Formats: sequence, structure tokens, C-alpha cells
Amino acid sequence: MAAIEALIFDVDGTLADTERDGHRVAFNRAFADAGLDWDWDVDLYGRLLAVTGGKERIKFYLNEFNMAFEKPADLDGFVAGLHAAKTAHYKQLMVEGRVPLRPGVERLLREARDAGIPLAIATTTTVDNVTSLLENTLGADAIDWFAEIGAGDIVPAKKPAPDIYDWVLQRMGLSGPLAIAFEDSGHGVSSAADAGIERIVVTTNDYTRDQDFSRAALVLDQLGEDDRLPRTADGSELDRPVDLGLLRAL
Ligand code: XBP
Ligand code: MG
Repeated sequence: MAAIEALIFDVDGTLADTERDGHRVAFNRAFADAGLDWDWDVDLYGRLLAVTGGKERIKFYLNEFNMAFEKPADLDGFVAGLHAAKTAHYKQLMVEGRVPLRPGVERLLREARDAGIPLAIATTTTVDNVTSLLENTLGADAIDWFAEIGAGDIVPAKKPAPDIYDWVLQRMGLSGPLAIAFEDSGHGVSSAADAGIERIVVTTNDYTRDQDFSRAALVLDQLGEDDRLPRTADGSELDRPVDLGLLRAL
């Protein structure tokens, strides 16, 4: 039984289903504001998720899905402007409480806090977005629950590169085997595993269910609650939700 020195959480898709109902909607609103007729529907957005990072995703869309669009001379400036507008819309959606936390997330965070186990974030999205989600779901001080927030452009290479997990582990003075990572996507699992994290818990969602999770220790549909137990990919139910006892046995 290995010690647990930290729980490190991905945000998008893991803490909450922010991709479909948060980021996607915010991108579309920013496009409309800019007079663009781009519409990222639920299916197209699933394909765009192949690339992490909102700015990177817009460029991927232009290169692979909307080649007819004449790119402005200052493409980086144009994309940065769209992305800033998207972030404002995303924060507004969080204020409106559009995206709740996934089952079991708040319970596990509180259990770890009570046990004195440090929490951290390792995400591709911006720290603004993380703060907004946490404040509007857990309360104004929730950002302070996390010892380190690894977010967005703080590292040069986004997931699936290991940089963001490396950054968090280094800041916490930990090696990978002492931490447990929580992810929802294949890119996230690659990032955590390549940073040396051996215990990775995946909670899948509609966008990620069929991805490669061969490097994860546990793949479930959700962290679960006592009255809503997690299921593995073959449909079998665990006898308890994901709690510290279960994590210590990984
Ligand atoms: C999250 C992402 C991000 C968000 C958008 O991946 O891919 O790009 O969709 O965020 P992960 P920004 O869950 O693996 O961190 O627009 O703020 O970049
Ligand atoms: Mg994710």
C-alpha cells in the first residue's frame, strides 16, 4: 500500500463536464460576437478535442475543418482576441451555474482535506476558468483548497505532454509514485503517466469513453456516491464510491 502525498485533478471533463456545456458554448458565443458564422456543434467539438488548449484548438479548426477561411495577417493576435472573448463567456456561464461538479468530486475533495492530503490542479485551461468553476460550485475560498494550480500557458507544451504534471510535482516537491492523478481523457492519462504518475484514476464522459486508458490504474464512469456507485467499462458496479480507502488500495 503506497502512501498518498497528493491528489492531482484535471479540470475539464474530470471535475465537471465543462467541455460540451461550457467551453463549446463559450467558443460559439465568441465567434458570434466577432461576426463569424462558425458553429461548433457537439459532434464537431468532439473531433476538435483532439487538440488541447483553446487557442491551439481554434488554429486546428482553421487548418483542418475551415480551410476556406482567409486567415488574417496577425493570426496569433486574432486567435488571442477570440480566446479572450471566449474566456469571458465561459466565466459568465460558470456564474450562471450552468455546469455542476461531477458526482463524488466534492465528497472526495472534502474527505482529502479532512485527512490533510494536499490537493492540486493540472489542467490545460486558464487559471481564470479554474477559479470561476471552483468559486461557483464550491464557494469563494475553494481555490485555496489547492496547494498548487498548474494551468494553461504556465508551461510551454500542453497535454498530452507531461509538462503540466511535471510542474505541479516539482512545485510540491514530490515524485510521481507518491501522487494520484484524476483524468477523463487519453491525452490527460499520457500527460500524467509520462510525468511518472503510476496511479491514475479515469472517470470517462461521452467524449472520452472509447479512448485508450491502458496506462490508468482504474477506469470508471464517475467517482460516485453511496447511492450512485461507480461502474467499470464492462458495466460492473464497485461496492463503494471512490474514497481514500479505495485509493490507498490502488
Ligand atoms: C482541457 C482542454 C482545454 C479546454 C479549453 O483539457 O482541452 O483546451 O477545452 O480551455 P484537459 P482554454 O482537461 O486535459 O486539461 O480555452 O482555456 O484553453
Ligand atoms: Mg480533461
